[in-house]
Parts: sequence; C-alpha cells; structure tokens
Amino acid sequence: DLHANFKPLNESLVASYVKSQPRLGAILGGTSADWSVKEVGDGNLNFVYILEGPKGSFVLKQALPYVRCVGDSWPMTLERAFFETTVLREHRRLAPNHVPEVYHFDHPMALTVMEYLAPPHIILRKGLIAGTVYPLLAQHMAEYMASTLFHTSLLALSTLQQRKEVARFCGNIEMCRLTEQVIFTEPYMEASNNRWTSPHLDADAQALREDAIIKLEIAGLKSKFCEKTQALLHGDLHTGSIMVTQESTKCIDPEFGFYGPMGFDVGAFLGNLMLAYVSQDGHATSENDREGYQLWLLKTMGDTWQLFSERFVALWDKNWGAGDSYKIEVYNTKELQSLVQKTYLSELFQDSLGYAAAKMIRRIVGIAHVEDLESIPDLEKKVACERRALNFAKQLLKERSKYSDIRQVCNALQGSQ
Ligand code: ADP
Ligand code: SR1
Ligand code: MG
Ligand code: MG
Repeated sequence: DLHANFKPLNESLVASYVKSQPRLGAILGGTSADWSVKEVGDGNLNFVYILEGPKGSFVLKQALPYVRCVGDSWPMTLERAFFETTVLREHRRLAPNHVPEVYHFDHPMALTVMEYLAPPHIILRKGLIAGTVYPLLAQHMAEYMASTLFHTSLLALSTLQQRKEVARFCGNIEMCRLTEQVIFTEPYMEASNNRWTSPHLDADAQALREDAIIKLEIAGLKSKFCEKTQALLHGDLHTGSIMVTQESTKCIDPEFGFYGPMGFDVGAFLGNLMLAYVSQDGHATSENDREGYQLWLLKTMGDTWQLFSERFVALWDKNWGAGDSYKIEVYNTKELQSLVQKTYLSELFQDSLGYAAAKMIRRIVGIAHVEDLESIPDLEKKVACERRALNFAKQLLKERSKYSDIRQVCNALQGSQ
C-alpha cells in the first residue's frame, strides 16, 4: 500500500514534518522555533498550511482520505495529491508564469510543498466579489489555457506520446467520477447532496429536473467529458483556483487534472466569470452600483476567448504537422489548414459554452456553491441573482449553437434577467 505510512498532519505536526526534511527546513531558514505555521485551507477538499521562516516561505498542502467540506462520511482517494503535483509540474513547464513551483512531493503522505503566492496575491473569486479590476487577467488566462491545452493535444504530440500520458492520468478515476456525479448527474435528479435557496428556488430546481432538452444536452457534455482525451486539463478551473495581483495570475489546485475536452477548462473559467457577473447586482451599494465593473467582466470574458483563440491558432501555425492529428502531407494547403483550424476552434467554442453553462447550473442547485452568490447579504437579491444565473445558463446550454462569437454571448448575458 503506497499510503501505508500516511499520517494526517496538523499545525504542530507540520513543523515536525518539515524539521525531518532538511531541504525544506533550509528554505525557511533558522530553526523550527523561528517558523510560523498557519492552516489557511478554504477549499472544499484539502488542508493547506503556510510556513514562514527568517529566510523564506512555502505552502504545504495535504490531502486527507475524505472530502473536507463533507467530512469522513465521504471517503476520497489520497492519490489526488499525486495528480495535482504531476499537473502542476507539467503545466508549469508549459506556462511557467502562471503556475506555482513545486518544491517537494511526498507520495505516501499525499503532501505537496510549493511556492507561496504571498499577498497581495488573493483568490480571484474574492477579488471579483470586492469589485477589483485585474487588467491582465484575460491575457494571462488566455496564455495559460492556450499553452497547456495546445501542447498536450494531438496538435503538438504524436499519438504514441499522448497515449502514454493519457494512460498515466487515467488513474485519476475517483476525481473524474466526483465531477461526473456533482456536475453532470446530481443537479438533474433528486439527490440528497443537492441544495438551493429554498423555498424560493424549489420550482426552478424542479423545472430543471423535468427539462428533457437540458437532459439531452448535459448527456452530450458528460459523454465528451468521459470520452474525449483531447488535452491535459486543469480540471477545476474556477475562479477559486486562480490567485491574482494586478500584475500576476497563477493557477493552483489542479487535483482533478486528466486528459479531457479542452472546453471543460475554458468553460469553467468563463462560467465562473458569468457567475461573478450576475452576482454583482447583489453586491451593489448606493456608493457603487457595480455597473462599470460588470462591463469590465464582460470585456474580460470577450478578451479571454479572443486572445485564447488567437494564441491557440498562433501556436498551431508555428507547429503545423508537429502532432499526429493533421498530417502535413494530407492538410497540405494554407486554405485547408485554415479551414481545419476554424472547424476545430468552432467546436471548442461550443464545448466551452456548454461546460460554462453546466458549471453555472451546478453552483445554484448542486452540492458546492460559490461565495459570489452565497455572500450576497440580502436574501431577495440573492434569489434574483441565482435565478438569473440559472435561467441564463439553461438558455446557453440549449441554444449555444446559435452563437458563433463570444460578443453575442456577452450581449445575451447583459440582456438577461
Ligand atoms: P482545495 O483543493 O481544498 O480547494 P486549494 O489548493 O484551492 O485547496 O487551496 C485552498 C486555499 O489555500 C486557497 O484558496 C488559497 O487561499 C490557499 N492556497 C493554496 N495554494 C496556495 C499557494 N501556493 N500560495 C498561497 N496560498 C495558497
Ligand atoms: C464535493 S464537490 C466539491 C467541489 O469542489 C471542488 O473544487 C470541485 O469543484 C468539486 O466539484
Ligand atoms: Mg481549491
Ligand atoms: Mg481542490
């Protein structure tokens, strides 16, 4: 058993652990008496400690054998730490500016030590709730997603190379099954995990469970999630998995990483920006109506897709024939290449919109909600924001094929009620 020597840590055991690892102690400097250890985990799954010493600092993240936000009634594989570390290392190689460095991984202890993203870095979701503008966010996320997705796809790799990687990440079964359950299945049935603002949204949740078209659409997205090994995904790219300052954007927490459809990552980011957008009405005050901020959010959604698709195509142009998908001997004219790119990007756009919608819906009626909506102080306003998000997401899921341009989607969101 790989985890036979697993031991759950707490703040004081973390210090003893670091003491037993001279390489880690040397990063902090001084002796253990000089170190501060603080548990800061605010995510749904794991425990995260910040360690600071006279010379340096790092973050130590440990997976426990259950889902933190539920407790030990929901067991969960420790192997998620291995997949998280492996994706962090691979994505950092591909997008070094947007992924923290891993310093140490202890497989039996399901524990990763990584670069501490010190303040002013904060979780993007919190910045969006506060109404802070991040001028480089779209550019940085476009760069992160284009680099990681392109370079792990068959546009860049041979089938021999990619199949080996796919096989490695196939092992992240439990995390994929968690996503299948809480995103693609439970929101569309009666399930004890589900919750919504009740009784206000009871009829909305019921209507969702009775909507045949929605069920057909979600089945298609779920199949693609399970069947399409298009690229190495982050797998949980919501705004709580991104840390930001005005100048910096870093993607953390890829424990759900696996080879899946690219649109699942792009859609996670766009869908969470959409949730941030609709929730602004609930955070508006007489001093700040948040209207200007909503325009910035729309622009960020538009710029993200625009810059992402441009960067993706630029990488493809530079690497024609590198991967096995489109052999240069077959796709041998500029016209044909450009047609292939258009078709590929348009399917990716449709997937991204579909997954964006699915990600929004699960946050209103499923097990895991988002602070953007949960923190709205006025109940009636919260319900109005949640209903708007749900209705917009349903419409997007059903009618996404009518959109060929991100600006049309942004306009529809702006006009939604
Ligand atoms: P979970 O898997 O439980 O969601 P996360 O990896 O998202 O855990 O981390 C939980 C919280 O810990 C984050 O919201 C962030 O506040 C903090 N955190 C995680 N990694 C870092 C890091 N490298 N630097 C600074 N803070 C971090
Ligand atoms: C029990 S569901 C927990 C959720 O939190 C994670 O960050 C994933 O989004 C997962 O679906
Ligand atoms: Mg997290
Ligand atoms: Mg996580």
